[in-house]
Amino acid sequence: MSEQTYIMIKPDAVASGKIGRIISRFEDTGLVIERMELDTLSAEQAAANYAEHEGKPFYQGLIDYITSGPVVKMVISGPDAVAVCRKLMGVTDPAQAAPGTIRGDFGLTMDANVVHGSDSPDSAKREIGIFFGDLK
Ligand code: IDP
Ligand code: MG
Repeated sequence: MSEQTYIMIKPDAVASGKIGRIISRFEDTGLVIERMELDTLSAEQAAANYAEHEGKPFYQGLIDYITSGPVVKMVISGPDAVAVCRKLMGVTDPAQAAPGTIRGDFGLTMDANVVHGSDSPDSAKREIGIFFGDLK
C-alpha cells in the first residue's frame, strides 16, 4: 500500500555537500519525493520530533545538533515507503550500518548520522505535521 514517510538530511550531511548523492539514493528506489525544502529547524520543532528521547543523556546534544544548521526536509511516498527508506538508511550507528546504506556510506558517528527517517506510518503523519505544518 502506498504511504508517506518523513525524511530529513541532517546538518552534517548538508554542510559537507552530500545532499545530491543522498537524494539520489531515495530516487533510485522509485519512491516519489512529494515535498522538499531546505530549512533550519526551530527548537520547538526539534523537541517535538525527538520527544521520545527527552531525558536521555544524548538528548540535549541531539537538539543542539539538529538545530545547528540547515537540513533538507522531505515527504517521500510509495509502496512501504517507511520500511523501504529505513532499510536504505541503515541502522542508527553509522559504524554498524552496512556498506551500501546511506548511514554506512556517508556517516561515522551516532551523533551525526546523516539522515532521519520516520519509524512507522503513524510517526510519519506526526512528523510531516511538525515539519510541513504550522509549528515554527
Ligand atoms: P533512529 O534515528 O535510527 O530512529 P533513534 O533511536 O530514534 O534512532 O535516535 C534518534 C537520533 O538520536 C539518532 O538518529 C541519533 O542521531 C541520536 N542518538 C540515538 N542514540 C544515541 C546515542 O546513544 N548517542 C548519541 N546520539 C544518539
Ligand atoms: Mg527514531
